[in-house]
Amino acid sequence: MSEATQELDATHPDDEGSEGAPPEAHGGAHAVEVAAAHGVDTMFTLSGAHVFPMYDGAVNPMREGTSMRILDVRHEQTAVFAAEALGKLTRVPGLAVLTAGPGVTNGVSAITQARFSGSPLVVVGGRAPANRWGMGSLQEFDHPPLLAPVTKLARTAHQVADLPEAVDEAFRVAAAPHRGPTFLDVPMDQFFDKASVPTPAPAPRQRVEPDAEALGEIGTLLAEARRPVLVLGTDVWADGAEEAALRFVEAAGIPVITNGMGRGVVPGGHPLLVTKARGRALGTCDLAIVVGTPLDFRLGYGVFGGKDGAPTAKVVHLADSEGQVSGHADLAGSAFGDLSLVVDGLQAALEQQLRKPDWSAWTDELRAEVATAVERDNALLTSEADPVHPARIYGELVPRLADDAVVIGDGGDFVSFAGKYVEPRRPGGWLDPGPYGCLGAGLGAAIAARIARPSSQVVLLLGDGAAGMSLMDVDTLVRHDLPVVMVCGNNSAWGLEKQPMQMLYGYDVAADLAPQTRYDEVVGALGGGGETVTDPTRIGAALDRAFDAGKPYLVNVITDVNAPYPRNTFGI
Ligand SMILES: Cc1ncc(C[n+]2csc(CCOP(=O)(O)OP(=O)(O)O)c2C)c(N)n1
Ligand SMILES: [Mg+2]
Repeated sequence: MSEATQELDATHPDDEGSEGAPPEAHGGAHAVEVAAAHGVDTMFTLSGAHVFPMYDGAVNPMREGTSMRILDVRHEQTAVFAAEALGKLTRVPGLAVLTAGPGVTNGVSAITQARFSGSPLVVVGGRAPANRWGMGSLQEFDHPPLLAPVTKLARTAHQVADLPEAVDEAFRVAAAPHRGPTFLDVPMDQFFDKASVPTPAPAPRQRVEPDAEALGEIGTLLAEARRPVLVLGTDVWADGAEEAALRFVEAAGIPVITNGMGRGVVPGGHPLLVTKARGRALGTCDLAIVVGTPLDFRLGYGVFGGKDGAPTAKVVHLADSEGQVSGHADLAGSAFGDLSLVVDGLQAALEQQLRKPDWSAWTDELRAEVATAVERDNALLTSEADPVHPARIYGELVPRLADDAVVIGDGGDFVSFAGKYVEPRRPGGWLDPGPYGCLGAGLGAAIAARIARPSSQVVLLLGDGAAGMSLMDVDTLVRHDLPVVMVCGNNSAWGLEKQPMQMLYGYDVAADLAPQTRYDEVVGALGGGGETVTDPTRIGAALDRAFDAGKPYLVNVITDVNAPYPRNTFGI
């Protein structure tokens, strides 16, 4: 028997039954085994000796036939953005493995984004060896104090024997509402060392019951409302409440606005989806019930009503956990807990009301506004303008999207247009950077989407500025055979910054990029394909070629820098 086979046999869990001893393995094998027990099948990484045991644990797992996929990228931010996106799409925490020091610090923005978006994510970092700590070994840096403010948990597993429990804790904490990133680093000497420790069995999911009395009071507020609106956000999807939410919407007949990963919970085209009448809905409602998203700048900090002489609206906040309930908004009601139970509970509370509300005049008013918006949008979606108006790209793209498409936004104005024109028909098919708004997430998210949804269209919308932050990871798409359609809205500028600076100062600096850069040729040089389009009538055919390409393909559309997204808030 070869040494390697002996090793494998010695660590097979079957031994546990016969010998009664837990399996012996090095730290990496233990960590991979625990991650696999939590449903992880892919680790995202960029090589570094400090984390080699994780790779060996993936290649030579403790149990035969459980090897983990290693998806190696070109920048650690992409590894973490990919793990974050996989966590968002699959609702199982994603796993990124970063080498000590610069590997970890390169991942910090993406970890922070996961914190802001409530994305389940586990980051395992290498760490300089404990037996040389303080002596100045390569990349010696104490990561947890740096990571603590942007994670739910940041700790060091000081001994190899601690690893299974520490990795299990990292996954449990990341996956528990309100979800978010956790970080664990492992001293190199301990990572390579062996221990005989059991693999903890993942604990079953705990569902927090909401307060029935609070929901009863909210049911009364809702029954009394004449112009209510429901807002569904990311946590509705993250908490698995999308079916309960749609059931409630249809039973109650309440108009809905969606944001983040709440998009698609009420499918595009649904008569109660009034996102296109957002201004009127949020500005003239008398009750706003916000579920699964913070009352932040995206929702006017939780102040609704007050438009066109309407009084200020009452606000109800429903969250997945106590800490997520707004502390700054003036709330007429709130509740927290498992969001399916929350929404089902609210439906039951409404059904118990004696007064059966009739909101048909209100929903008709909003539906008419939606119809007007659709008509107004059509002019831009079919624009023949030269240079191309960015909206025309969506006029061509949207009809080509299948119901199960995954659409990813990474950019400024170009992605804001997407938010306006792309209304997903299913939940879990829309990825944007969330309230942290970090450019550069795109390639990582595209890698994750291709893995999570192998047979769906994956479309990455890139501003030309954003493209520069992650385009080298097209190399990763090519090496791992992950075809993705990329569409670059190339206005040769940091458009979302250029226009506000013009508005504030009457001039702009640091906002222009090189004109008409051939990002398609960059993709071609890396082994993908692409083309540049300047004529609006040629966009559609270029998109068809991209969908048929069977390899990463970038359609580089030269757009009008003087067609900014019409926004009335800058998020500040
Ligand atoms: C990492 C990071 N750096 C800077 C910003 C500030 N920022 C927000 S949007 C934007 C412009 C994006 O330009 P581009 O991707 O070309 O999209 P456009 O607005 O031109 O459509 C910038 C620089 C940010 N959000 N994230
Ligand atoms: Mg741009």
